[in-house]
This record gives sequence, C-alpha cells and structure tokens, in this order.
Amino acid sequence: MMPKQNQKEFLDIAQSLKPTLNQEIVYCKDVIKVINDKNEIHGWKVEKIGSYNLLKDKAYGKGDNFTVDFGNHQVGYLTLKIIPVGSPPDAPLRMKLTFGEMCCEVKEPFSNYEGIISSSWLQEEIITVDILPSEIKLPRRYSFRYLKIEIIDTSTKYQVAFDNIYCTTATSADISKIKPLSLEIDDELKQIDKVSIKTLQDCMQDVFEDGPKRDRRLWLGDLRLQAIANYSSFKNYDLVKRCLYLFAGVQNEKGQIPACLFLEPTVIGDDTFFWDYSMFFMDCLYNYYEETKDTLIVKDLWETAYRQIEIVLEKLDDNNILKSDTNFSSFIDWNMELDREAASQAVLIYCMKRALALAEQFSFSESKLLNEKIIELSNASLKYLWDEEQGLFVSGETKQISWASQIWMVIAGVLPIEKNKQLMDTLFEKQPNIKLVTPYAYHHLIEALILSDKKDFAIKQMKAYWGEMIKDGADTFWELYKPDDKKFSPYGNNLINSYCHAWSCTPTYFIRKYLI
Ligand code: RAM
Repeated sequence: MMPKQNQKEFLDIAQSLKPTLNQEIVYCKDVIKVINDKNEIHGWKVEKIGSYNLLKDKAYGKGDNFTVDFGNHQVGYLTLKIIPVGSPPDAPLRMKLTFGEMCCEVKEPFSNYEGIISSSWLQEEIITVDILPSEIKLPRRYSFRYLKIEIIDTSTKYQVAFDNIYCTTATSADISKIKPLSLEIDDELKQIDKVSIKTLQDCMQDVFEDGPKRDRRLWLGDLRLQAIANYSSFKNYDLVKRCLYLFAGVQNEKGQIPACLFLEPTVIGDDTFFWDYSMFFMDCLYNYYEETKDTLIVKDLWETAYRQIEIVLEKLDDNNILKSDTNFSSFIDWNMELDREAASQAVLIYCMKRALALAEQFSFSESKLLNEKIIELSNASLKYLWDEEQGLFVSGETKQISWASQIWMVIAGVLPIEKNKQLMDTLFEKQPNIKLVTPYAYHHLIEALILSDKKDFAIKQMKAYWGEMIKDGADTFWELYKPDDKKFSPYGNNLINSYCHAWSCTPTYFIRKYLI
C-alpha cells in the first residue's frame, strides 16, 4: 500500500533532522585473558596480562590468539594496523575477530549458540588480508569492550604483529551537554547516573537505537524511555522529533504505528504491532510537547497519535475490559508467563489521560469522548480486575496476579494515591511469582513507587537493581537482568542478550528529575 501524502511529508521532515555523528578515537588498553570464576556473572572474569603498548610488538602465527580490552564500552568502527614479521608474506593472513560487550562473548564459542534470535547478531568476522603491512578499517559498526583476535593462518615463513588497534566511535549525543550532579547525591547514585548516560549515549545514533549490538533499530517502547532520559541529560530534541516523524511516516493502512522500524535501505515499518507500543506514541508526543512547547508537532501528529488509542478501544469487550486473542498483543515485559490483559488495560487508561491533557490544551474535539472513556474504563477495571480480598489486580481468564499488572494500574492512576500506596505495600509483602525480568519493567516499578509517594523506597529499589548490575560489571546497562537468575535470556542463551540497551538508561531520568 502506498503511503498517504502526509506520511511522505512526515518522512521528509524526519530526513531533514538526520543528525551528524560525533567521533572519537579510542585505543585498546590492555591484553587480557578471561578465566573461570563461578562467583562472577556468567562464570567468567577478566585478568589483565599487560598494557597493550608493551605487548604490541609480539608476533603471532597460525593457531595463536589474544584478547584486548578497550577499558569501557565502545560503539564504532575498528581499525587494525598489521605488520608482517619474518620473511616476505608468501600467503594471505587469515584471522577471526570476535567482539564482546561482555567477556563471556569472547570466551564461549558462538558455535554452541542455539537461541531463537538469529546467530548473525553475534559479532564475529573472518578476514583475509592479501597485502601486508596493511591498515584495515572494518566497514561494519560494532558494540564492544573486548576484542579477540585468532590467527587462522599466516604461513610457515612469516607471522604478524598488531601495531595499532583502535575504535572510531560514533554517537549523536554531545557529552558536553551533561550537567554535573550536585554534591548531595551519593556516590552510588552518581555511578548509576554515569552508567545510565553512557548507555544512552552509545544508543544515540541516526535514531535512538534500542541496542547498538542488537537490534540496532528504532523501537517505540524504547524511544519513549530514551526520550525522557534525554530530556534530563543530552537534550537532543531534534533526535526525538525525527523519531516521532519517522514513526508517523510508517503507519499501516489502518493508521497503526508498528512497534519498530528500519532505516536502511529506506525507511520501512516492521510488521510487528504491540498495543502498548503503538499507544506510547501519544505519551512520547505529550512528553515532547511538555519539554519543548512545540505546538506545530502536536497539530501535525495528533491525528496519528489519537488513532493508536482508537484502534485499541475497538478491542474492548462488553464490560469495557481489553481482551486479546494472543498473549502478545502488548509487550509489557519479556516474562513469557505474564498475562498482559490487565497491564494493557492500564496502559490504555494511562495513554488516554495523556491524550486528554493534550486535547484540553489544544481544544481538540476528542476531549469529551476521552473524558467519558477514562471514567468508564477505570470503573470497569475496579469492577472486574480488582480483587478486594487480596488487595491486588488480577489479569485474564486465570486471574493471574503479577507485578506488572499492579505497577501499570498504579501508573494509570485507577485508584486514589492512598490506595496506591497500600497496593504497593501489598505487592512487596506478597511478592507474586510472576516477576519483572527487564530494566524496562523495573523502570515502571520505580515510577509506580514515586507516584505512590514512596520516593525513598524507590531509590532503594533502584540501587538494589541497577546498582547490583554495576557490581556485576556493567559498563552500560543491560537489556535483561534478573537478580535471582543472572544468566536469564528470553532468547535461549545469554550470549545474544544486548548489554548496552536503551530501555535501561532511565535512572538518570529519575535522579535528575526527582533528586536534584
Ligand atoms: C527487544 C528489543 C527492544 C524491545 C523489544 C520488544 O527484542 O531489543 O528493546 O523493544 O524487545
């Protein structure tokens, strides 16, 4: 189906906002080895062998390998300056490069990987070099801290030394925009803030990517959290604006916005749709307007944003409760046991409230209907989803009790604040089995606690979760993290997890919005 005329205009606006990327050269620092340690995350730890500068003259031949550490997470392009040692090279050099955000990636062979996501995300290359000495710049962008180089072959007559190994980093974030935190903020929070900002910085490319290792694309749910973290830090408003117009430009024939989009070879909307992600377009627009007071964008994108809510409203049953045919109509979290109906209902109410706030400010005609629907859906949630005896919300046919349902109902403001407080207390007391498994879902836990007037407890939880990730070695925050199962992956193997993931960057938002 051909895009509508205004979709083309939206894409043109997005194109005009394409950022220039900032670059920096970062040299590898140390030669390391990865050794077994059952007390460390994934069972591995890094041991330094020596500074790279002292070891760079060492010559390597067939079967040799070494691993270097860049000292921190990098996103960019690799350059290798390779020199032959011995007789004139009488055969090409063939080598294998393996990149790791975590040291497990340069230790555990990728050939063992059997997860549900394509193994082609695992960062490795086999390269043949015909002419030596040579300076090779790899065309692909990588996301890594560690690099393993294995020499597959040279010849019996020569070996190679690596004179220089560096990364030309790329980001659309400008680190000089970051304001220092006030002295009252404690060191643990300062460290959490720093890692959050680094995470966001490394995900800020042509668009707000979800993860520079995987999936390297623009997801609407991730964008929503990146945008608010960006307002507290880099303040790159054009990048958010670009992403909003990109999504508006790829709505389908029903007007629904896909969960994610691709940029190359041309902008293409994906064929995955989640109710919550589509509706978050309204929340993104609301937040962008609150931050910039740009009235033009609201007028341009209101219709598209409102359509997302209309589409989900069509899925209500006669009792005004959202019913879905599959359990993946909304995303909510990567917990596959989670029943998503109650949380989806809450996201709908929350997004309608955002829509109402905009509609009232702009005198849009939809405000009357929104007002009525918010009341109807909130009442229906209390009538059919609230379990008075347990003091918790239930979800779906099985009346499942999960963390996510409670958290989202608090964010939606279905109950008054005093009751929300009680609900949060009951949640922590009863500790339901259907837990949160991503920093994305934990973001909503922290938000729900703050909205229930439990700021100190929220900070404690934030330290316990993101602080623990730092103790486990995070240079940038991870896509998945389950403190009681640190190898957790919904994809079947933690090697494919993304260890610099946008949706985990929001502690900087909480710290800079609520603590300074
Ligand atoms: C993960 C992606 C992205 C998220 C989707 C739903 O696979 O990396 O962050 O939005 O799931």
